Amino acid sequence: MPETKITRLEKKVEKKVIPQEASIDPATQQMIARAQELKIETVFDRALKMKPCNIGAQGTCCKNCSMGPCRLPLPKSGIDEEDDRKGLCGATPNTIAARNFIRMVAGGAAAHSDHGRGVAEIFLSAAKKETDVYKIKDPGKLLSIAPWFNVETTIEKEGEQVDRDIDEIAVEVGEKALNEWGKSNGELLYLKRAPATLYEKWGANGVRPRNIDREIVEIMHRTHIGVDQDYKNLIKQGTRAAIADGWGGSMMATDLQDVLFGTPYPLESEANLGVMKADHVNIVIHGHEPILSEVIVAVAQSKEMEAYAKSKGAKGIQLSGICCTANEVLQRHGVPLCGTFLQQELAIVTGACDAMVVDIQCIFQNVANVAKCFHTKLITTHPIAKMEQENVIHIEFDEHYALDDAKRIVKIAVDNFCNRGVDVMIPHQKGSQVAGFGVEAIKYHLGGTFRGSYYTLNDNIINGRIRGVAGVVGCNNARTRHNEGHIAIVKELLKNDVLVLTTGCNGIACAMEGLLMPGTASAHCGPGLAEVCETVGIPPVLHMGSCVDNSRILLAATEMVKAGGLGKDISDLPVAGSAPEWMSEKAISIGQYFVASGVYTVFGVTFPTTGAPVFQKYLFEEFENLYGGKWDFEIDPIQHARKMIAHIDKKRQALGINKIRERKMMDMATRRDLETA
Ligand code: SF4
Ligand code: MSK
Repeated sequence: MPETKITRLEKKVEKKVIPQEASIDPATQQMIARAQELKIETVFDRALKMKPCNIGAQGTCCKNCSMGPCRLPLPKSGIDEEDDRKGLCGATPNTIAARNFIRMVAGGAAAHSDHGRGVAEIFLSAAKKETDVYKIKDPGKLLSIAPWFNVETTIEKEGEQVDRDIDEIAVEVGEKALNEWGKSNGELLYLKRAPATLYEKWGANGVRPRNIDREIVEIMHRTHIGVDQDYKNLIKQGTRAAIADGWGGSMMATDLQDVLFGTPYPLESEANLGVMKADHVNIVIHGHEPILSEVIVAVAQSKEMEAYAKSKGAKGIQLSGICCTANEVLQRHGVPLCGTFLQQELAIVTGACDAMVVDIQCIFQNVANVAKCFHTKLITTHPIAKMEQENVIHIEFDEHYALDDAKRIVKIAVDNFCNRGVDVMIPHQKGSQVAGFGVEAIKYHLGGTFRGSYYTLNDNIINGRIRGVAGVVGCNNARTRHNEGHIAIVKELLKNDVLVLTTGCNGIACAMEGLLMPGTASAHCGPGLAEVCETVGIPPVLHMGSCVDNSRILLAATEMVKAGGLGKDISDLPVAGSAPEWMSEKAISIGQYFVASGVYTVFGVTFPTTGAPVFQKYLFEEFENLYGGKWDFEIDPIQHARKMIAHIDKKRQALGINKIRERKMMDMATRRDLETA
């Protein structure tokens, strides 16, 4: 292969991060050092060079009008009783922090829900047979969601109920689903999937979303200068929009993707930069929407493309992914994960990335600058996510020509293989994993097809083998050591017999660490959890998918309520949530809908309300009285996990199961006794 000349970034790297301080992962450390050696700047160096704005981090900088920005930092001497900080219009720190907070919710809910809308549009197009690329892959899942959209699955014919045509059902589900974004009356149809007690709670608090778009728009209106100036009323709207995300846009994205592309079931794969192969064409897919990447997977695995790759001197095509597009194609096809959010530049620094194909969300603009230093073709595919740099190729995805688009992209990557330089360095590290635990798969593995529910999980919680369940999710954040919080928190939970459900970049981090393998249970779990995992043959950390798939965690919790013995609402369950290294607005929306669904939720790194103690107290304490869940913030990973465990224990005590430790299968009578205890 001819050597390519490495062009250097114009800007010199003045300060360099110490790789071992930037990440706990040896592959990441190696590639940070490699980037520095090649004088290529990465996010890790930029984080060292640019400190975050303290006032912004506290949530008390307002720039909602041009009389500002008005900056209201916490005084160094602390706040006296009369906190008289004000913006020019008189806005208090609580108003400003609440406005900023719910604008983050709006941003996050919009990102998830607009993704969901895109899926719903493709779904409808497939249902109407306007494209032959996409087809209904899981009719069983379609039938299971149809009733939530008030779509009949049977029809009366000659006095008998017979099955309705599946295509007719699909069209009606697609139309009803799309309507959820902008309907003029009523409330979101999926809200009734929540436990009845929670649904009533939302009604009593006036936060049942009317339609998805409206709740997001209303946040932008209310936070305009001179509109809503009551932090409690502001966060009420933030809650309504967040519920519209979790129980609306995200949940529909998950369901419709499952119907179109298949409901995930456990499969084996690998994770970390070491999945890339020097002798293969490497295509890295990155972003969040599986719509195009599903087709890329099919094309890249086709005999035609494999032969084409071989004709160019490669041994084959290695597809791998970053962020949640990766999680989507992992859970349905076993495509390996190349890395987390913070490893996106490093995948290119390997020198072996022939094409990086990006869609939406979590894509660094700087990947284009890094790509310039190598032969890598960077391809944007979505009309709402373009890049200005001249080396970026835009191939706009059109569902009617999805196959042609995917072929063109894969061909570009293959043709680029021979342009690689001598600068290839792929770390050898990669973890093995078993991923693909949707709600249905957990039901099967823990409940069995015969019992078909979460009984066994609940039984093991009641008898104390499993202490509780934690949802640990979310991003990486360059303001903290890459993956350190994720892994330390998950390990501490496992050690204390807490089963972990994961999504997003936490799932990738756990996969890299090998925590998604059933065999790790004996090494990392307390004796009770280890016994359950070994008996059932599951990993102690169950990877449930992408960011929108946090909706699967909501439904798993709902299944636990339904299975009985653990109370009547999600807030009664011995469960807790965490985003150890969050960074995105989507994480705030996710956190808010978890809290509003009754889950105690702890965030690490930073929390965007610390400059407004009254508003923060409302979120961290008083919120529990309204929804049963509340926020918390803890930087130290071990304390973070222990706070979650303490909450789980508090719930166990309230349920009267804190002392039950011996092996005992619960019959229905015992369950009823516990529920009335
Ligand atoms: Fe300042 Fe008020 Fe304008 Fe915000 S809305 S920038 S607090 S004057
Ligand atoms: S990709 S939102 S960094 S989890 Fe969903 Fe990872 Fe967070 Fe993006």
